[in-house]
Amino acid sequence: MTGAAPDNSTAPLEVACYRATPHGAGAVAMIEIVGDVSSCLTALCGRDVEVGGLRLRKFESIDEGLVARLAPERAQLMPHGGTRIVERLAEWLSAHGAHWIDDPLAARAELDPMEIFPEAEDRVEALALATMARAASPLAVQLLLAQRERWAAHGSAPVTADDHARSARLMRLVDPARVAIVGLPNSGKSTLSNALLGREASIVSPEAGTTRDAVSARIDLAGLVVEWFDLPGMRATGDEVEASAIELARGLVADADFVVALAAPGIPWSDIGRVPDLRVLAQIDRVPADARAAACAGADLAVSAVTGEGIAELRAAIRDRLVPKDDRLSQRPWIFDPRLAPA
Ligand SMILES: Nc1nc2c(ncn2[C@@H]2O[C@H](COP(=O)(O)OP(=O)(O)O)[C@@H](O)[C@H]2O)c(=O)[nH]1
Ligand SMILES: [Mg+2]
Repeated sequence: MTGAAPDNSTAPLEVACYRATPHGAGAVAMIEIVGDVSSCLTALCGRDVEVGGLRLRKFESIDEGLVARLAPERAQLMPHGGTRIVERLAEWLSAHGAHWIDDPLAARAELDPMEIFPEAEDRVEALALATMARAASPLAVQLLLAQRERWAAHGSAPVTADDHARSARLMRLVDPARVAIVGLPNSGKSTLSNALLGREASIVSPEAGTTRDAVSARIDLAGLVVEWFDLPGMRATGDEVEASAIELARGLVADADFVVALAAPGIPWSDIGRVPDLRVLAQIDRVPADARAAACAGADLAVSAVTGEGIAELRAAIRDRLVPKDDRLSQRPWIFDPRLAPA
């Protein structure tokens, strides 16, 4: 940019922006701006930042922070993360004509990934970095990093129906699968969910009907992160709130990618309206050694949330059923973005 700074009292900025960090206080916040970034930076900071540059700048009289100029039409403003500072910066942008993007994820998805990740060596790597930014599972990272080489080795060879099927399963490393745990009241669903999660997210009580709403949390199953639903026990009930929760639970079971059925000593398998993917006998610590074989009949696995027995095996079993090891170890390229190979 040359010449005088634009007079912003008469010329609104031609930029769109969105908050790239969550609302609420943090050490540093980030607002991404797209469009006529040069004019915006000149008005806000007194001068522009060169493309590729990372500079410390004053944001008017509001704050001082970093500006990362990712591309001619794209920059990130990184003020301190105090809520009032971010609000004032947002107010300044609005007052100068900036337009706020409603759905930044959708807006970002439409961008050329090479523009978002100028450091990427090629398009596959840029797409991999974009996918990594939203991938839920630690296991996704190594696999995504390997894709540039895989696709390079693959060249222009055709992708097969098998590649598409395997790729779809591998997408569970990016978008968490929905896993529901179902069983009669007191089979131990909430206690087991808490043990897997490692903190108290559900209410555990010997009083049946304590878990009235479906409680969901992201749980790491040995590298695979899933959306885990602890559902209320399916039983006939006169309680209206509990009845509607059970109705909701039936819907979640029908939609789930994976269903774990739970039974416990003295608490049989329940009718869940579909064939479960895994049958688990809980509370195995309550079964004397000589009665175990009989107690475990019909179960794929036995666990105890109290002693921890079988918990690691349970994590691995669900992980390997959702994203089989053969898929993870395959040397074929992974279609982790539809732009790599249209279906
Ligand atoms: N001994 C033992 N008790 C358990 C175990 N898991 C759950 N319980 C107990 O069984 C009762 C019901 O557990 P809860 O998780 O609320 O069952 P839910 O109704 O299926 O969610 C509680 O008193 C728990 O403390 C376990 O692995 N071992
Ligand atoms: Mg419960």
